[in-house]
Amino acid sequence: MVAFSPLAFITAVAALASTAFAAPTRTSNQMTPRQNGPVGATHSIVVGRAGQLVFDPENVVAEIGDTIEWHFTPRNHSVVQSNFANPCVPAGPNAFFSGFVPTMSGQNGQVFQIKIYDKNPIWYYCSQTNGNHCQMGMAGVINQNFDSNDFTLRKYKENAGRTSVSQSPPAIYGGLLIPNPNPLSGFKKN
Ligand SMILES: [Cu+2]
Repeated sequence: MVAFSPLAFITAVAALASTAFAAPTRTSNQMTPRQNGPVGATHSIVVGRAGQLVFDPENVVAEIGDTIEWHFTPRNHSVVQSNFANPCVPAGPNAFFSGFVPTMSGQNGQVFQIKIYDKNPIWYYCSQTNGNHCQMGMAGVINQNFDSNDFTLRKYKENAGRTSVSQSPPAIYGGLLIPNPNPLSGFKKN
């Protein structure tokens, strides 16, 4: 049999009441800002520098909380995340994709940004099929494992050269295509 204690009941009611009164009164629709972890450095990568089929720099070491920012130059490149094992193919439905960013001259007014959430290697390529950019070696990596002789950017590019037609995700995904906040970054030495 469960003993019912009036004192326990009163205590419970009092606790509920104090909880209710302790709740903050909202005076607006303001929400608590979303926490995205530490804010770090921004790494700029120039896409197609000097008309070459390159990401420059193509090998970047970034910390958690850092931002990777691709700056596009002529003519029409993209950035797509892939797995090491399958170059020139999106790494599943969650692969980031900048979309194609056609650029007539100079630097495009928009950059593509992703944030670094862990230290796992991130492989990516340009999915432009006109000229077979990925197969020609237009690929890069963030946080390559330098202890491994197997999972290197050189090997990725070798494997990429053996693929046929690059694939692109259906839409921009997994990052931000935004007006360039750092116009000189990657183009001018400090
Ligand atoms: Cu390209």
